[in-house]
Amino acid sequence: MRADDLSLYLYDGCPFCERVRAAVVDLELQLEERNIFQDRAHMDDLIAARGRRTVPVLRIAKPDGDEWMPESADIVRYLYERFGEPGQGPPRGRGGFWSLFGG
Ligand SMILES: N[C@@H](CCC(=O)N[C@@H](CS)C(=O)NCC(=O)O)C(=O)O
Repeated sequence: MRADDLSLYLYDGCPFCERVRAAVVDLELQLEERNIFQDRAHMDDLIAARGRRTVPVLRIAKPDGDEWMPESADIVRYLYERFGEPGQGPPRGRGGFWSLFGG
């Protein structure tokens, strides 16, 4: 499913970003990734909006002003609530890094 109102600020190798990417893949979403180390404009936009460069941040385009959502757990929750089946959440029990945090 395309999510044209969403863009995800991130960089490669960031574990919290991979947590969000896993949700994007699981939900079969197509959204724009904005790599802050590949495009300086994305870094500048992020810092202008948030005052810091910490990623991941999900930018949600809205007519009355974009919402900038930080925190990987909040982003993952938002994506499953919006695009998932009722009661669906991140896959569990795979023994991966995030299982240490219950997800
Ligand atoms: N609690 C945050 C942690 C995010 C975080 O620490 N991101 C790291 C990369 S994995 C980062 O951007 N560090 C650089 C910085 O904060 O300037 C989350 O879950 O999203």
